[in-house]
Amino acid sequence: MITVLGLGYIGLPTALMLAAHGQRVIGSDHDPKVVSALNQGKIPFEEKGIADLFQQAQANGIVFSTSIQKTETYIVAVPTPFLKVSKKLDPVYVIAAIRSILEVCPKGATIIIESTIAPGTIDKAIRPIILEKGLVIGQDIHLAHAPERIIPGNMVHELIHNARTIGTDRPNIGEAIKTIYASFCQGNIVLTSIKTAEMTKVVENTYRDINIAFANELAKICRTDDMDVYEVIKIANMHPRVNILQPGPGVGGHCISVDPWFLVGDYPGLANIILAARKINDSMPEFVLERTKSIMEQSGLSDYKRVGVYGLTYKENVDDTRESPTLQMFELMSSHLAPVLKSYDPYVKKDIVPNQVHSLEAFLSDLDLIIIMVGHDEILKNMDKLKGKTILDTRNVCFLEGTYKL
Ligand code: SAJ
Repeated sequence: MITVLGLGYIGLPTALMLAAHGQRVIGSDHDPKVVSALNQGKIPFEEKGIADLFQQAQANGIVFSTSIQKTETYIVAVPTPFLKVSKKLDPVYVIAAIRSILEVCPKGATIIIESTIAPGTIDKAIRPIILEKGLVIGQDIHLAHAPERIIPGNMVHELIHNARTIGTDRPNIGEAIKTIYASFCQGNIVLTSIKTAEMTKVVENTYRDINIAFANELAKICRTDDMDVYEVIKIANMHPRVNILQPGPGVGGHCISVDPWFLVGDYPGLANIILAARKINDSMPEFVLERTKSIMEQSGLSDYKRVGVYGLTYKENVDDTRESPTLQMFELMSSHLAPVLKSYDPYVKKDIVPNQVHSLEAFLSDLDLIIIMVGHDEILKNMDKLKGKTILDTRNVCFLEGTYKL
């Protein structure tokens, strides 16, 4: 039997996937609201394919609970925030999860950490907790790091098809864990050491962050000299060994905008390109703001009440607003200006910013300038409704007359 701890964006799909593929699973979360919603069949976030998966998992007897029970295997998928000033990982929730597991687990239990952690976290923060309990790692407790790699928006597909990394102290433990993941994962499952698994995960997200930063820097260079950055990237990418990502209004989400900081925080003075990339990506919401001001001047617009922001989430077709470039941009705006802007996001049902509306029609009325911050499918399908407006398209999704790009 497997306990999955933390039923958020990663833990829930993982628990459902394991249960749907015949494993006996207890999904555990300390938040009674989350557990009660799941017990009533309500999924707390939108994700393609998750409703079907939920049904299969329920049919196979998945259980949701706030308590942690005695099982042979535990998968930890709790959040790993970073400290705002030092930018270092704060493993507080992982530590709390391990402590609660150690209260109940049988001897010989396996604890698999899926949460993203900075390289060395298991050595520095997790092993000592186990040792201080008088337990022998490799005998009483088996430890592993199997970082998740799935992309929000396509999680169910990627859980099945992505390759996985499993870091352990001993290959035989890795092999045993591999059989659990192989129940649903059709990708290559690679065994390695714990530290390499920790590092690899952070490196993957850092690589993407640097690539996006390069695209964003190119956008700024092209803007100063009147070149089309999208055309430049499109042509450059026709080279067989070039693959530049797309510029945008900034890098959000809880992964790519966070993980590179772990390397910057732990290796100051060495993580130079990584730090520069973070700074470039973090500067993009301000760049969008400057573009907005200059487009308003060019178009003779001065009333911020007639400017609307489309998209509050960190990227298209998800409901997650963590570290969202739009929210970062609102923070940068003077306190009297940000509440004036009308905003709308089809995926954000609750009011999270002052002048937020809840339908495309309400959003589009009485606006002169629309800033597209997220290219949700909804706006792509309704592009003709934007005809006649001035548009700042930060995602290169709008090709109407009167559209300005980054
Ligand atoms: N973005 C751009 N330009 C691009 C691609 C993305 O500006 O060309 C922006 C997005 O709009 C968004 C941010 O970057 O604001 C991050 O989005 P994303 O789609 O690149 O990635 P995430 O954060 O949703 O998921 C990433 C994935 N990592 C990699 O692709 C290396 C995913 O596989 C990881 O599992 C996930 O982080 C995670 O949980 O770590």
